[in-house]
Amino acid sequence: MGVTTMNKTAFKKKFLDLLTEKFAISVEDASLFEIYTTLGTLIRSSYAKDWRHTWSNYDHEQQKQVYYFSIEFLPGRMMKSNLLNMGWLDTVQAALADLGIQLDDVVAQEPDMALGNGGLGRLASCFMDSIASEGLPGNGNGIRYKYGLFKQKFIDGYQVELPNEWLARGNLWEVRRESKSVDVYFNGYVRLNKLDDGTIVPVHEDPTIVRAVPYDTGMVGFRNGTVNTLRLWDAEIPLSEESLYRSIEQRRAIQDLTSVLYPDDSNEEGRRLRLMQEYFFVSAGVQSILRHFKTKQQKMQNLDEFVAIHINDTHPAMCVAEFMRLLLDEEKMSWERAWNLTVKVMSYTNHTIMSEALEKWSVEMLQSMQPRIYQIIEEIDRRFVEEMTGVVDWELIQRTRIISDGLVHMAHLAIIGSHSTNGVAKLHSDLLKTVVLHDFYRLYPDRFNNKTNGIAERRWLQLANPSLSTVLDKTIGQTWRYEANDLHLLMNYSEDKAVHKQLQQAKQANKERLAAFILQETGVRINEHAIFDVQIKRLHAYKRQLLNLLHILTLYFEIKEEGFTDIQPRVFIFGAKAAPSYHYAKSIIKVINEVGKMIQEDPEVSDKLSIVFLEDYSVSLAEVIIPAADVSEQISLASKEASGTSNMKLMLNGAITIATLDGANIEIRDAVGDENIVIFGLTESQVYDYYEQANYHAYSYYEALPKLKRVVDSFVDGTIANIYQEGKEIFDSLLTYNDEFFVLRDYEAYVNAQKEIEKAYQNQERWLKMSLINVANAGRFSADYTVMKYAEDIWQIEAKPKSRKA
Ligand code: 26Y
Repeated sequence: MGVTTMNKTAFKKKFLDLLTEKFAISVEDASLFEIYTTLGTLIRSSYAKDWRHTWSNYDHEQQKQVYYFSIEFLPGRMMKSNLLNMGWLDTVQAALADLGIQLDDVVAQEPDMALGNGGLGRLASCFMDSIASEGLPGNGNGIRYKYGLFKQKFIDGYQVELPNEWLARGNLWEVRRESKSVDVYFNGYVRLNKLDDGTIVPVHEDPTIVRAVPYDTGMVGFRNGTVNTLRLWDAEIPLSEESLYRSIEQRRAIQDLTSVLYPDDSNEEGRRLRLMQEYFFVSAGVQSILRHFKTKQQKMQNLDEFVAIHINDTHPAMCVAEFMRLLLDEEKMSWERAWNLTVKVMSYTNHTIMSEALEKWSVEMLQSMQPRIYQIIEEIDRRFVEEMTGVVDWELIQRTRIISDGLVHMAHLAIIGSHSTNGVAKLHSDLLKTVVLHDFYRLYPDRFNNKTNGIAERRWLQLANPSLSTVLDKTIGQTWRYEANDLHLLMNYSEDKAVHKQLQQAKQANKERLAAFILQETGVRINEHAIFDVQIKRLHAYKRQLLNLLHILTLYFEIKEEGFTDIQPRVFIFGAKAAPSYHYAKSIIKVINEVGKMIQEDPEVSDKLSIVFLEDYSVSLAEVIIPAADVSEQISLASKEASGTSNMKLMLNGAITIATLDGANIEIRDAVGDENIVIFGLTESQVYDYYEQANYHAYSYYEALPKLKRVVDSFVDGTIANIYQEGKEIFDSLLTYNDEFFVLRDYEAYVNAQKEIEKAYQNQERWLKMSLINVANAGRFSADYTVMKYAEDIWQIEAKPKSRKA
């Protein structure tokens, strides 16, 4: 792209001209926000041509494209990533510095785009970056929520949720495309009109019509001229129906549709609104794909050679039925032909084995909201049962059919209606085959496959960790910046003391940066030479932040009551949001905060231990925490974390992982070897053995281990102030309700593993080598490779040869 040739002088001139044009102001008088707006406008207009070319080339070359449907996208900030990918970063940084401006102050003006809760949404955004960077024809399709994921505050140690008005000052990156709007129908009823020739024409009577307006954002590839599209839909009142929606309530109901992101990653809440959101972006997206396809006058008959639709978790599973609806009702295709195309076009990723997250909708709700879609699902179900009858046993059919017990099983719809179902790490994909979706595996063994998750390594290393990046450039050259596996070259320096020293200095610089941030945000001064021990992820019982807390309390009592003094100082850093309705998770936040306070106020321990629970965990916050981490906490109960991706980000930044054999932790162990990771706890098969034999007795661990008893009792015996109800709730979850996630069972192994971490850290020579080996082997988790595997195995799409300007 022309932009890569931009030099400092030319940039300065353009920038200053645009600043004058937009704000009639000099750079000395401009506010940071004016500077941000000017720079953003310049960036966008500079990739606009490439954006247009990318589009038209795909059409012109009749390339097959994938559309990644996801109810969450979590890109974070985009300015720096765009600069990096355009090849502008260094030039702009230097040019602004000449003008007395720090780029980092400018980029901080951008609000995080947080249209996601956690791993699923962040994965979608890492994929968008990698798809563009690999030059693959792929687009995102989702919802433009007016409010992003709630802003988290702690008041008296409790999580409080505030609205996140990310659009308040506008959004530089999006383009509203009024002309591409489509109508989405809800409610009403369907009359089947029989024509004279016997054909049946369904007519949707008395519908509520919502206008879906797309906002497109360019997804800039890494120095390859590719700019793909993330299309997010907003709900509006249709112009022609203005008069019908007169009352404030009716208008509000429509606007509410895209108002808030469902702030919950497991529990049930606002179910009806969520179902509406799902159909809304599914229908708008599928309609716009087919409409575009038709304008290019391609034949519907071989749609599958041009279009792939990816269903990211069950939320967009109605793609299957909506695609059928359009082919049947609009294109008048036969059922058989339409079904054949649908299965070839669709593919599905499962992201969780937690049964409460596998969506099921009541027949009444779906039928009343989507009468035609329900009819089609009913017919898919009927034909499925018919096809399987006599082939497999009746019970199996009952367990796998889409509609049963008054519920519509969305995962069943996604599996039956697609050609590929994948899990997100080896273990997870195996568990899908053997346990969670075993019945389906028996029916469709060839549809099941694994695609281990990956991360956008450019963001998580090049952007987030310039100190380490510089060391890498000096040591192994720059090819790792676009070929992540070249990080492996670092293995040649695994014993090199000089390189170790540089890695140590880079880590220290990042720790100081984080410490300064913590001081500024919380007023707490932490020991910059302590071990930085990090657990960052959604607050969930299965992720076991509680186990981490039990270990912290163990250290606390060892110092307070057993006189241990010889302990390596540690700062425990947490970042986590709890779903607003997830009471138990919120209690854990409260208790961690109170323990943090207790430690901080106690001079006997505060120089050895501290807890920093940072408010409002986000992509941007992660970018400051991760480079500074020494220890990566990946301690979910084995079998519960589908993959995890913070484990990959932390490893890439040289943190040592303490982990259970869960999700992608297993593949991290395989990559670095047993000596360079600390593994503990029950394995997945041991967990399943407990389930089978129903012989876990949490109480016996509490009784047998005095240290554990002391810690658990502290939740209810007044040791920790201000936690009356919360302490009791946690205590009961462990003992009265028999500890669903085996926290007490894994406690001793975890405490020992933590001792091993401490010992390894105290031998800095060993530690630095471990850290180096982690960085060197993190390349395989680049999402660049992951999306290439999706492209080859699932989507059957291809990149045109790259013109990367390295
Ligand atoms: C339907 C509703 C209850 C629901 C809402 C959000 C269900 C699930 C979710 C989100 C799930 C999610 O974020 N899963 C995570 O996906 C990551 C990317 O694959 C994995 O790394 C991570 O282990 C998994 O928990």
